[in-house]
Amino acid sequence: MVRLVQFNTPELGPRLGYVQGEKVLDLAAAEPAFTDFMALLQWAGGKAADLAGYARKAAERVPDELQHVYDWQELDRPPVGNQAYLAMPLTPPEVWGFGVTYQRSAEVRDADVASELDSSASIYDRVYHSERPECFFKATAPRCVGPHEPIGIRSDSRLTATEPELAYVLGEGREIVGYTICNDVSAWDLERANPLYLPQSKIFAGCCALGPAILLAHDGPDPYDLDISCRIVRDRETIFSDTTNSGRIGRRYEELNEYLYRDNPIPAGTVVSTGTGIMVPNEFALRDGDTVEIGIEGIGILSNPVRQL
Ligand code: DO4
Ligand code: MG
Repeated sequence: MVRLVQFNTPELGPRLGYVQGEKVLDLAAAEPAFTDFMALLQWAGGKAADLAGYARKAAERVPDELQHVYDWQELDRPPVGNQAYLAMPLTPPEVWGFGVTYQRSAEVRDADVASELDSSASIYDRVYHSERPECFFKATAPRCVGPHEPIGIRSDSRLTATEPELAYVLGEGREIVGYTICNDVSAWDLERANPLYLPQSKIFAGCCALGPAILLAHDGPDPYDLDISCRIVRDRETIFSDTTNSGRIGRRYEELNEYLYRDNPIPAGTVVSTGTGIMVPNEFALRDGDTVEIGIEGIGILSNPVRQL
């Protein structure tokens, strides 16, 4: 399986990396045009098979010299001083999200809205069971962060939660070309006060973390059988952890795409987050200084500190 990352080096700037065991090969050392994921995707005509083929061929041609081969451990750290570090795995033109795709998300959200409004309005259960899924615009690239960069808590939110999600990357012709991790950071108190506040709950500085890698879809994993885990660390202690599996999603990705693309031009490279199956209890609302770690089998662990905006 092919895993790609983007990383920054002090000498050369942004690079596209091919993960080989514990090493990362600088693909631009073999093919100067492959400086970032979007360049490779364009080269491959947005096709999953060509993307994997070009990446593999370029990786074989990376000269086996120290300056073109990096240690994963050394890249996977916060940007410090004059060292190379992992960046967002791509610069997506758009990020979209789907919600209430797991039953757990519907149950917990309905229970909280009912207690907030003192009614039993089951809007989440209805969307979970209806033919049309919930689809929302999530972020632009400047609102997204990569590994080890801070995710945000809005200054007007007292209950911001992490939503650990499997996300897919689109190529041309609705094809899924890869998978990554998305932290769909959301101000739940705003969403609960009134569902019309959803865009404010979802879109703000640092509302979306992506990474650490893109696992290519061609010859890739079964995307309906990936273990997903989440951990929140506060003062060096794990205060919350939970797991789920992408197989518990209540929809197919083709179905999500069917609604996403309907009368809606979606550029290649768009990231689509598929919804959360892990609901963090309210008492673990994010706080400044926390660290959130989300792991998805085959992709890696996305770790981000939390910053109060
Ligand atoms: O309706 C609110 C958002 C749902 C969501 O983001 C999710 O289920 O992951
Ligand atoms: Mg979500």
